[in-house]
Amino acid sequence: MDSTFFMCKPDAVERGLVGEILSRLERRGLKLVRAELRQLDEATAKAHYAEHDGKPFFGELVSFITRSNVLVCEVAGPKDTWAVVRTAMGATDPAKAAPGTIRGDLAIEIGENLVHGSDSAEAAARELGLFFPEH
Ligand code: DAT
Ligand code: MG
Repeated sequence: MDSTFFMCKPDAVERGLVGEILSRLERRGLKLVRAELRQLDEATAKAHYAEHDGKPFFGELVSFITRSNVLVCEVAGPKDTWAVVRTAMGATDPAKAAPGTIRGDLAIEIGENLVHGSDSAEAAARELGLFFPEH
């Protein structure tokens, strides 16, 4: 099995969409390996989104992702799981995301786009290490 890192963001937990979102991944054939509700601290949020440090939306992104609980997950599939999950998520901007995707069906604003998924195999390894260092 090949694992990736996946997160239901604060808006997903607040809106009660965690079950709907995980159900989509499970129905696809992906497996939940571990999952935990936690509120991210600022240091973890900044480390996770380090590639966006300095961009105009960075401050808003960090305050959004730390505002309430997120569900951090390890998700596994047969291969290229990060890519399967990214396709299921849809485009970053929900207004442009295709119908049938999580963002395209359930969200509309870029700052409240419900989910995070690693964008490469390297990012998956890094993010799993950041959020589940004991594993
Ligand atoms: P993704 O979450 O699809 O991997 P990303 O890594 O480019 O997208 O950006 C991380 C998050 O930052 C994204 O989910 C929402 C926010 N974001 C990205 N671009 C933005 C923009 N132009 N304005 C506001 N927020 C943005
Ligand atoms: Mg990204």
